[in-house]
Amino acid sequence: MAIAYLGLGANLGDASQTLHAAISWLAQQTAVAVRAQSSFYRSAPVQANGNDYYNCVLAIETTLSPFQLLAQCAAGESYFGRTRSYRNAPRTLDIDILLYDQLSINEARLIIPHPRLTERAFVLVPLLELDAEVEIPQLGRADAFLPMVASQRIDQVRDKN
Ligand code: PH2
Ligand code: MG
Ligand code: MG
Repeated sequence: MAIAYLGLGANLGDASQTLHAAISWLAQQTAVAVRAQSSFYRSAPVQANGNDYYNCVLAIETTLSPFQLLAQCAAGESYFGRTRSYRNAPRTLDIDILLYDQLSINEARLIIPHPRLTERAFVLVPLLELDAEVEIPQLGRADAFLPMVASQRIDQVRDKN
């Protein structure tokens, strides 16, 4: 059993509703157990366009390998209507693997830890909400990177709506 952190994001359609539904969908997958869920956060698109994003982070336990988990995430994205037109296009659902135990993977299809994890407040802040002491392989404690994203405005959505 591995512990992984997933970053969820949406900025097309009813983004908040999609995040709720996606968490339920993930929880129903036999090889995935959702152990913790951060608040929802709303932020302007970073290096992207369209509506504001809703983001959250999940801690999961899974018996899937990293590549199996990647396939499961892609299946979830498709289930919620994700289409791929151009890089960082508005999307109904994005599910990224942020961390998988303390594993480092550097392959064309999958890079873990997520390469932009430390640069983005919409990932770092909800991740630290779940585990304030979380460590990133090779990089050390995640909270050390908070000052670097302090200028990125994100709003915690109090009631997860
Ligand atoms: N995802 C991106 C690009 N930009 N900006 C915000 N605020 N939230 C996201 O989830 C996001 C983004 C590519 O995956
Ligand atoms: Mg993605
Ligand atoms: Mg992404």
